[in-house]
Amino acid sequence: MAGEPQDDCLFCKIVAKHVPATIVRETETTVAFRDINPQAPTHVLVIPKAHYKDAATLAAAEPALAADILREAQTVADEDKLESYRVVFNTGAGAGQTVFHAHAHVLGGRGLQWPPG
Ligand code: DGP
Repeated sequence: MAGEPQDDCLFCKIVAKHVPATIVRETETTVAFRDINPQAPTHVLVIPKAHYKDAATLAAAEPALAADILREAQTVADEDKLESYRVVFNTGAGAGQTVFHAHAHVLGGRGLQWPPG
């Protein structure tokens, strides 16, 4: 069923606390934790507790939950005192998505170039 936890999903295991992570925030619907391979001084992943394979699928199925992710991204940035930051949703393997559970990368704490690589 849409949104149900998947046994083979790493981020579902982090939500269930079966895999450890440095969790910085948790709400009824979301978890935010530090990326294991940080690309900036702040590199936090904000994920829905419900399983959707990517951000587009999440937004189509549960727009309010997609909005929760964006609000949490702002709160993470506020808590890390970031004046500017970038939110990235890699969508599809060709764009660098490696974990197929929707997640926002929140990156900040250094100058960020545009266009990204
Ligand atoms: P993406 O490439 O957009 O699918 O991002 C997946 C991110 O997940 C990547 O930046 C590394 C991070 N990641 C992978 N495995 C783990 C893990 O076990 N723990 C944590 N905290 N992050 C992970």
